[in-house]
Amino acid sequence: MTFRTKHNWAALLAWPLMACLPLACSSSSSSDTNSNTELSSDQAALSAIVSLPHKDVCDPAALKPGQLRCHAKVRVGANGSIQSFATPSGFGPADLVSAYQVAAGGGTGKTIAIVDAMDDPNAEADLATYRAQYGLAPCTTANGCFRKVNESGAASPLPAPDVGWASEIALDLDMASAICPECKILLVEASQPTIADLGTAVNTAVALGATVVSNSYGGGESSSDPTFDQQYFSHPGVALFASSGDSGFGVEYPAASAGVISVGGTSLTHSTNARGWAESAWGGAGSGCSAVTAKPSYQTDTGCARKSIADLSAVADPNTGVAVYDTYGQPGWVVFGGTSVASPVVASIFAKTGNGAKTGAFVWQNPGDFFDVTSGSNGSCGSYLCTGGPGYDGPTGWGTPNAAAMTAGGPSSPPTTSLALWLRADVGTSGSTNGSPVSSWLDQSGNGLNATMATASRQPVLATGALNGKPVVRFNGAQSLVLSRVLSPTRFSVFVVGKNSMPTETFSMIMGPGGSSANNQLRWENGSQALLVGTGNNLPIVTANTGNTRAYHALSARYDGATMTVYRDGNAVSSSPTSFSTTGTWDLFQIGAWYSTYFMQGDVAEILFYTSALSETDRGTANGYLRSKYALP
Ligand SMILES: [Ca+2]
Repeated sequence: MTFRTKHNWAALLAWPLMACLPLACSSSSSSDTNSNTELSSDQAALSAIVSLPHKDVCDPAALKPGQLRCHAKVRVGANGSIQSFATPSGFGPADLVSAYQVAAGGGTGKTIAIVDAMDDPNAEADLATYRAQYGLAPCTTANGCFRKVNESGAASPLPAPDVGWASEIALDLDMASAICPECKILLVEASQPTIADLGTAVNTAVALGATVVSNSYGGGESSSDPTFDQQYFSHPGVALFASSGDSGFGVEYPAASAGVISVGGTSLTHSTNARGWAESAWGGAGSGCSAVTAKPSYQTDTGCARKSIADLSAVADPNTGVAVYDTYGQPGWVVFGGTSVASPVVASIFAKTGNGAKTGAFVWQNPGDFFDVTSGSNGSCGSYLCTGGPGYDGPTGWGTPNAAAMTAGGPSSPPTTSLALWLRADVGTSGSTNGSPVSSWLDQSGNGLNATMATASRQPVLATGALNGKPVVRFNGAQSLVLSRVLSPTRFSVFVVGKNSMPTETFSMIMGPGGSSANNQLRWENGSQALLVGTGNNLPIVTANTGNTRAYHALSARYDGATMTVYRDGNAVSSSPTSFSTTGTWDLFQIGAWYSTYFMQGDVAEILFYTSALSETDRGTANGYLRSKYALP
């Protein structure tokens, strides 16, 4: 075999070129207009949200020194009194599980703890009405699903009733029910709304077996917060959540606690995108840079030297509020907002998806598990700490839960928008037994972009059980499969699960343009690098060091029309800088050996090729799907 290295472009280009097949010379057009269309429809949907009157459930003017207040807001009528609805108004369970992609099941044996102050005498009765309204199984003291205790863990004596806190309790119980109807609910009522009592209630919730603890209240930061962290908010193995506040940009405690995942807020509305929903930062959500709490080691943002708030978010805008049933001093069906909605929603999703032992580090290290929120603001601080934008931002953190992506075991399928080619060795190969030749590999994307090879000597073979029990398509030299047409996207995201088997240096082709073009290959290089040649003819080669390519990995690349970034098992590994500048289309026509001399020796289990630069959320979902399916690092 003869191999050319990446340095031999002049020699390569001087070669007599293979006759150009008509199909190989034409480019099928492919567009990535979907994302732009979705963006504008999302913006239209979000701008159509109507502003409605609402008020604080726990009156901030009534607070005594040292007291914390609940983070709920309730819709009111024109006269300022709480608006009552004969039937539920606002989002119900079906809306919330749709918005956050929550699948049925998973919560059996899990306990969602709700920590609030004071007593709601109607808590269990109102909970029963809410669950009956939506067809959720009863959750009662009698059947062991519901338990209400004081901050010491005893069923009595309970704290004094309070209308405002009772509303907060009703909201929290309803949100836990909406997200995880099969979870148990533990309501721990603190004697007073002070950090000492509420913190004691947190400790009790954990002692009584909570899987997660939701805290929908807050107050100002103080120099004692690190002490409170140690006394009340340090429970390894039990995820604690705290709402970020309802007063816009600004930091509250315990959202600022080192021991909690802080939860900001969004406006949530239907949209015509694939998810069906759009979100923007809610103007009332708390956020910012703590004045007291040290920077957690996992927080990587650079505009705040101490802890940044929030970490995550969920719906909180009372204008896109949720239905709650509350009769203690209230009229029944009411509409609530506030980050008091978001905290129990997020906490319940963590419990239901098997992530009850996670900390903020999980959030910051798995942004693909969350729907990024990229618009809206809660103030005019002049930075990401109050402005929704791509990636991390203060009001919404890393975004809102994508429960499908968070589910232990990972997502069961990749994103499909702009998916142009999907080859998987476990479905669609012409042979199914070990060693059988693969003359055709059928595209699973629905686009019919099948890969075939009629010449027997150039057909790869199927190797069953090669990768953690899954099959691979094995190439061993001058073997390739040719696509039914050329893809020539101007932007793309590509994922390849496989490994290089070339015993010595040089490279092994994974995919390329076919025909005669000397451009845009994806190949394993030198045993330690994936090499992605620059788009367009004769551009400099761009490389990324991906570590040992002779072990199975999910290698992926994302190209947005200007820069290319390469990832291994979901993590960016492009050589410094972390992305490359390049231009042009990326022609894709063949899998495996290219032309008659650039060979392929290696295994491919799966290829996903998108004709768009995927969002971080979708990239994470695709990678999560592959990582889970093949038990990759
Ligand atoms: Ca964001």
